Amino acid sequence: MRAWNAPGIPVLPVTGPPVVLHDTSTGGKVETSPEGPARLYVCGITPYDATHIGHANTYIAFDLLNRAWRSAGHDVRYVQNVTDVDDPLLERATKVGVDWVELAERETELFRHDMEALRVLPPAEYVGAVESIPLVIELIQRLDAGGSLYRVDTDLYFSVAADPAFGEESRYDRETMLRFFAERGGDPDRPGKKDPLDCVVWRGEREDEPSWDSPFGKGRPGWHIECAAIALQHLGTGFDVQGGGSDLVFPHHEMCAGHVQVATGEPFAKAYSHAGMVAYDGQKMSKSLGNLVFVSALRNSDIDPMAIRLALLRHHYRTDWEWTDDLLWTAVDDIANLRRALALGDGAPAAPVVQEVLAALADDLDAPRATAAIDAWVKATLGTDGLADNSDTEASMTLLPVLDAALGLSL
Ligand code: 5CA
Ligand code: ZN
Repeated sequence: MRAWNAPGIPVLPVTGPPVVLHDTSTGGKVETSPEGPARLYVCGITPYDATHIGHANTYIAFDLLNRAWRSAGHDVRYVQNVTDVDDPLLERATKVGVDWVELAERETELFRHDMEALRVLPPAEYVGAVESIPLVIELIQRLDAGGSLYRVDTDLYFSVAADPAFGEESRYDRETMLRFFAERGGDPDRPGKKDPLDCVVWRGEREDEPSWDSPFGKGRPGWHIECAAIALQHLGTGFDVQGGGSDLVFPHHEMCAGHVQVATGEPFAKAYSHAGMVAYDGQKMSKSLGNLVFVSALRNSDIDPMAIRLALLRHHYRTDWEWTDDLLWTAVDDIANLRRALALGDGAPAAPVVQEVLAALADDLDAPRATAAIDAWVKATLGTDGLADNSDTEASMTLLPVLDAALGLSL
């Protein structure tokens, strides 16, 4: 599948520090030490509705990781999927009377435009579930050969008991796993399952649902096997970071890790990174609840995408927080002040700000700390007239590239 157009990234004259990241599976910070290109897989959208601020927040979080690695001198191999066949997409298509393929294409195209406007670096491989069905079938065959699958009617299930490391990604107790499994697409109560947590890898053909031929009968892929197969194909095992929003900690990332661990005998990823959930009107922003602020709607009302990006960067990626209009208006003002300060050319000393921005981002993507350093520079620059002795005559020239390369703010 085609990704979106890449924004330019200025080359920085300085190198950032090694990147440290919070890892869900250990519960602590780990130093990422990629050998060769850093390998990153981030779960993509299920394209049944437009990109909302919560999605944007998650993709900008991993964009900061991509940029922090690049600032530290690494090449990055970034892979993202599109869940272009799954229950919520098919249900929405039926409900609104649109062909599911058309709906997926339309919303994926809108997502591309939103990501481009927000200056999110595109993945090297942008991969749809439908185009990956041969990969999914191959991975299911490997699991089947190892005896970790069983049938319930025409559906094939993965037995979580086959994975000795099951539970090590999320570290949830069983009660929590059961709750999230039921809430997030699982079917704990289905009769015939060996363990309520076992998940579908191949869903046998249903009337009015698309299906594909396979050695296990006509059907379509389960959700988790899709990301497992795509990541395995394009990144191999033991890649550096598997990322997504925190609602994917369980079951999605646990099951992906389980599928690959059992099929290959190797760990799926070295670290698992999760962005917090953005709420609106008191609840998690979600397509199913309908409490959404769409990136495209803001863009259509002439909001500068850089102000949207700055409003998101004001929150640490791991926190849960609530979107408000005020946050956006503050960011609009802040961008205007930043532009004003940069337009002066000279300003308060900029070299320490560059160091602080790079250090903050390398320390678990601390964008609020990075933007605070920039605020202090803007205040010092706009608040001084003539800038007397410690004026930096090249302040703008020094800051503009780091704002762009490290934070994705092109001003
Ligand atoms: N297609 C699957 C992943 S394979 C999926 O979860 N799609 S999604 O469209 O529902 O979500 C896309 C990404 O946005 C996921 O990483 C999800 O965790 C994240 N996300 C969804 N809602 C929010 C929210 N309110 N705040 C922050 N991130 C969110
Ligand atoms: Zn995924």
